[in-house]
Amino acid sequence: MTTILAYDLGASSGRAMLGRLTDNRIATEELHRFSNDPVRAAGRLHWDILRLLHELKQGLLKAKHKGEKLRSLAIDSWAVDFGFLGRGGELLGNPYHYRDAHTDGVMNKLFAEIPASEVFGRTGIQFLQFNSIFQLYAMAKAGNPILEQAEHFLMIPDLLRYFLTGEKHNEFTNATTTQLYNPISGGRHKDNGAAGGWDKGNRAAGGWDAELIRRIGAKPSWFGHVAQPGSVVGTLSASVMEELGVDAIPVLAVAEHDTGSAVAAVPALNRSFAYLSCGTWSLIGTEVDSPVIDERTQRFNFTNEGGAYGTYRLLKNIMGLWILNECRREWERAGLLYSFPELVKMAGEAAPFAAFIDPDDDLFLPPGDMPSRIRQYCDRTGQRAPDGPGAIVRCILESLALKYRYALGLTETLSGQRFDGLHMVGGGIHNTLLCRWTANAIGKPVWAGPDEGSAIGNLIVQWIAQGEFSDIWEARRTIRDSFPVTVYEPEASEMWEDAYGRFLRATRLEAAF
Ligand code: LRH
Repeated sequence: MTTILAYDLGASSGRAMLGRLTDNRIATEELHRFSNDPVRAAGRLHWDILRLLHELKQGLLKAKHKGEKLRSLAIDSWAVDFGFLGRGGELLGNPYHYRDAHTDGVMNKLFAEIPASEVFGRTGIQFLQFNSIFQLYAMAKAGNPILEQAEHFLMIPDLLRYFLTGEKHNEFTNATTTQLYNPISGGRHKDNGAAGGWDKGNRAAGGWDAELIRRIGAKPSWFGHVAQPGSVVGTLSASVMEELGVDAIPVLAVAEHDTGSAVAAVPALNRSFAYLSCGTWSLIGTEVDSPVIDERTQRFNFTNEGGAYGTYRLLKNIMGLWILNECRREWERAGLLYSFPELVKMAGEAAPFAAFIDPDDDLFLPPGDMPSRIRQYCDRTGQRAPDGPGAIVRCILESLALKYRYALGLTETLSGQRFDGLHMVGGGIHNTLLCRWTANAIGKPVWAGPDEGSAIGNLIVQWIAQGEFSDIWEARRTIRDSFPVTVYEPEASEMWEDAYGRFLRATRLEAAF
């Protein structure tokens, strides 16, 4: 039996998960769970990176106290955010949170210098104002002093890995989300260490886009060796081993972008499949062998994020359960305490299809009073705003399900495929109403599971590197055999078809076609 450790860090919580493989079955055990609380300081929203490091260490201590012998460990987290190291490897400042306001209005400023079509053509990445490219450009324009001393750019898992091992690498899947990586012709920093039955000859000749990096006011020298998922990127450093009293544990690169790990864990048996990774964000799309970079992909703001084993994720970001989470927080602030099951129950009892929002409207990106913003959105689009928690939650969940239908249809068009159903993975699958409504909205079955997609994807890439699985397809079959999948068959198709037309008109999305 081999026991390994996956750290999976989400925007609101993190976990250390033990993975065991016995008789071709995967078993997971949550060793340590902790909250990830962004901190507002001096008007800026930051991640508390050293607190996260502390929690990683707590995970290692818990493993030690249980007497676990770990064969390896790996970290995945949300994408786009980063920190800098200066001379001597010192951390320069606290990473900014991607929902900080410093990138407000910055996309258009950058496009005045570098056309959007050129940025998309070089990177294949969708435009989200918080992509690292816009964060870095905002920092450069603001004359941020960190940049004067910066020597190494490391994304969140890169940074934490560095604290644990002392080694600096930029993991591939996360690197692509910076929008500074050219998957076709970057040409630099090709990795040579990945394992896992993947034909190396097919690997895209990509690399950091030095020209783009220079043109936004950053330095190519900050961006280092790109490590592929499955490669060994260090061992716990002597000082960490001594501090915690633990043995040397190899540290692997996996698909360190959590969405990359979640998609690696989709229990698909067929190469052509669609997924929805459902959590704070909803990421919906398909896996492709090479990036789809054309005018239509750009127009519909689809992305081509790097995945494990030379794949790309042709997908769209949808704002996801974030809006619901923020509503709950707002009600809590007002002294109204609802659990998620209570809110979902109230939504089930509210009137159907009373109002629609486009969850991806800019209004919903920053933290804050979502019930008021939903009211504002409805006023702006000439709809009667939902009143009370049940109606508001119903509006959010129905709108999400309908937006999934919109994005799934576009995924089919852009990839030239037709899907028989949709795999849903991630914590959002516990919202059974959302799963059911998603099946209704898309008019196809939803296969929901596993819920800990990212952590499981992290584990399987480690096992593939160790030769426990011959490739990702064997691993996906094992996931299928190891975790329950709930099937939701579509119902009430006509009602949802009609609602989809009204959703497209209310949100003005029909104009996109
Ligand atoms: C989901 C996620 C998503 C990114 C966002 C910043 O956790 O990684 O794929 O777009 O966070």
